[in-house]
Amino acid sequence: MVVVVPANVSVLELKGIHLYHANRSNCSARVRLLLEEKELYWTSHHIDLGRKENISEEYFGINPKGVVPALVHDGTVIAESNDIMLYLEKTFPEPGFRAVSPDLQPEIDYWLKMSGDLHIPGIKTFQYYKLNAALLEKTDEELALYKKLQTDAELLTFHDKHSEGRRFSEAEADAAAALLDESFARQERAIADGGWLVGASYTLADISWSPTVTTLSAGGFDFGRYPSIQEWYERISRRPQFEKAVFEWRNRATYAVTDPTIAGAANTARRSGGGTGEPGQ
Ligand SMILES: N[C@@H](CCC(=O)N[C@@H](CS)C(=O)NCC(=O)O)C(=O)O
Repeated sequence: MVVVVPANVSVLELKGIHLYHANRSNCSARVRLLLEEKELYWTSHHIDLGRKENISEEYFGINPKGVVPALVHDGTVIAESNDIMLYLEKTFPEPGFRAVSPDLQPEIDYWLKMSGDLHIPGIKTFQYYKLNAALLEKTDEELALYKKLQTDAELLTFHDKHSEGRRFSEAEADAAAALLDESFARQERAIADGGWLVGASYTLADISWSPTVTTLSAGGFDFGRYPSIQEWYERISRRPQFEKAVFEWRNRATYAVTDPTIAGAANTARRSGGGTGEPGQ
């Protein structure tokens, strides 16, 4: 579990549940969905990726990789969306979304790990090729600040591929889609067997993967080959909790907030006028 010792000490004072998240980020959406399913009260700190609000010393002081989401609960900071889900499940066990039988828990762990492992090579690469690279292009100033703040080699390499005029290639996007297809073919079989990814109940595995289907569909990923996934997704996306956690946030137009925990000069200037609601992975 990634428990962060935050350089931005202002978050140590926060009481209750605070989520740093972005409207169209699937990693953020899975955490919002779990919060809604558990009916937990939480405070939103929206980070507009289109406006590069994540590229600031204040935000890297909360999540050292500069990505969303990050959860702060009574001053404890947790990064990594699947770790956040496990933390919430442990801390607020009712209603529970673990496997009904403990024998099935390793399968849930497998699907959570897969959604993490496939994020950069699969989901993020596919989405940047399809949608995000142009929308999330960094100015020279933002790129310089990003390189100064980012210490994670995988993210530096990833972002270098769509900087300074460079873009992901079609071959890279095809390789990303092939990786995703391998996983979706396995998901298709699992869902066809029991109606859910693991066993016969709605679990953290379904909560983790369903917002990814929303994101990839927006990028044009072809789910036509996966009828069980389509039926499963229809079922989950009709839940009021999904509407609130995923669709309402995706469709929101502005996020004009003043957030003292990331209120650097650059952020404050950018934030006046509200957010852009751009896609971001
Ligand atoms: N493994 C991380 C991935 C987080 C991640 O990459 N989040 C995306 C949004 S889905 C982000 O913040 N992108 C901005 C960036 O890469 O600078 C998690 O699951 O929390």
